Amino acid sequence: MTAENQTPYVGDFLKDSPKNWGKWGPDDEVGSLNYLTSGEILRGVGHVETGEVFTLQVRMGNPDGDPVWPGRESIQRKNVMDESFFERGEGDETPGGAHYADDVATLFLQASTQYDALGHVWYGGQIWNGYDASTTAGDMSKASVLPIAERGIVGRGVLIDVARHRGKTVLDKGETFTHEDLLEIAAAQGVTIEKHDILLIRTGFIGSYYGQTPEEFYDGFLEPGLTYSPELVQWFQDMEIPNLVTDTIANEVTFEPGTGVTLPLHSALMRNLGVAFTEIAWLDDLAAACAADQRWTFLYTAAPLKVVGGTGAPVNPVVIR
Ligand code: UVW
Repeated sequence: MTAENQTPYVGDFLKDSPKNWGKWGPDDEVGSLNYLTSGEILRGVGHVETGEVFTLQVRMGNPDGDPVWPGRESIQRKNVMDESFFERGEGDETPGGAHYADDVATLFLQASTQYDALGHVWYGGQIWNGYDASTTAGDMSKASVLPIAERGIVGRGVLIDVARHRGKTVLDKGETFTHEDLLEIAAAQGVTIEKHDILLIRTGFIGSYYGQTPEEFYDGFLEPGLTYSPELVQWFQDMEIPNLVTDTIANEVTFEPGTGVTLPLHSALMRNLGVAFTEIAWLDDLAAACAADQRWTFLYTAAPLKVVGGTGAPVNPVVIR
């Protein structure tokens, strides 16, 4: 327990939770993405029927702000060269006379649609694969986002639309669902979640950001999402799910309702099983297309930016259906 609030220590809470450490060797940094073999990639290609393309990144740098985890900030981007510089005589004229625009940005690498590095969250002094947590100091020398970026992610994606199934545009704050719910919704959608599927889950939460003020969105911040149970973790393990993609900021309910533990699936799935997390995905357009023709599977492709030592990196996943 932590003294002040009786919330159990996550390491005690997850003491019997399964781990895949060592499964892909002592130097592994991409975890369950190893399940995405060339055979799995071809299985994904087999789910392209109409050639429609969907990009799953939210826009970065909306004038009204971007949906981010509280405490992070939207990208700060500004031009350092454009026509106004030339009009003021501050442009660097080049032979031939063409003008150009340039810009510079400061960003939280996790403040847009993003892949988390497998070492992004840990407890007990060890990150994914058992690497020492001191490897995160300064930059991540182990299990950073770079190996995920260099590998790329391609496979069969399946979308489970929890919000649509529950007849809502967006789930309520703190509303939860389990793997049993996912299976029930998949059956209702007429689709089967198969082993090694890239699992996309829609709650409507990111879409809801754009229909309200940031103050309303962040008021009593409590995301809806998957909630921890030993059975759910075992289901991910048995299904060998390589990648969890959701339209929420953190891929799971913010606090485990029974104990108040913050984001325990980050530890149970990412740290222990090596499941890659893709967060803040834009799923509304893809979901509308899937619902229209009742095809919920597709080819999912993604590659986050190759940030050396990064704890995560922005990504614009591309789905082809
Ligand atoms: C936190 O690190 C709190 O969340 P995320 O994984 O969404 O970046």
